[in-house]
Amino acid sequence: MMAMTIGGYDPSGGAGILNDIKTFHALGVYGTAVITVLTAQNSRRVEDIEPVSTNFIQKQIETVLEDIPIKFAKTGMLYSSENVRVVSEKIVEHDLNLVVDPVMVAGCGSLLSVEGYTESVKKYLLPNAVLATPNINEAEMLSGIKIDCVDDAVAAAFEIGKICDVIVTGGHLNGENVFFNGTIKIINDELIESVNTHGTGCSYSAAITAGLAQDIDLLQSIKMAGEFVKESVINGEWGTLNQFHNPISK
Ligand code: PXL
Repeated sequence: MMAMTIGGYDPSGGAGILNDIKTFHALGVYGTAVITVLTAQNSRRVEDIEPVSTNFIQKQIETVLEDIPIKFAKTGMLYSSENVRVVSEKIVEHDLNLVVDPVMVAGCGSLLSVEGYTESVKKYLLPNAVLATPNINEAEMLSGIKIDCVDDAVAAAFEIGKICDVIVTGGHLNGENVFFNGTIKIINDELIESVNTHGTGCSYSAAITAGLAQDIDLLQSIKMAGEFVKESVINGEWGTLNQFHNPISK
């Protein structure tokens, strides 16, 4: 099975497409990776961002899909409205099943998107997604609803759910993820106290994509992804270490 990630490059290996590729691999999926931006960062700060041109992003997608019959993709850091629009067009053109991680701000607080990104994600990308995986900050931006508790996350999920199925991730809500696909379902994941949480959002959305690519239904893919991220944090160093039932792990 194969999948594509379209997102940013984090050279520290914690987040972005390196993380996605590790996740796909750990879960038995062949990964391809289209780079939207280069970043200079570590788990504490984002030093700088060097965007790849929209035209070149498009070329990467086209060239890979010309050769490899991919049907499942996830997007991460798309950075600009123009990138969001062009990537959305390609998703539609190639009929890809898409999981959207609407990356806006890094865990350390650095901006990972520019003006107009949120509106473009709502207008172009989410209508073509099978699932969006915002954390509470991203869900606030997408819904316009301030989130301080699970009830607020439910209200935001209803709002975003008008566009596509959504799971508001519960890393900041005691591990209570709010899933909406017509009805609300609260999915609990155990939170692990750890410094190795850089990239957990990337791992989560990539793991869901890997589940879907292997014909596992959406709810089961979500539950599997929760387990995967928990193990990744437990086994992590610096960031998540994406291994799952690894026979040689200590
Ligand atoms: O975790 C969100 C994220 C996604 N993609 C890239 C990132 C980050 C956070 O730092 O750098 C490339």
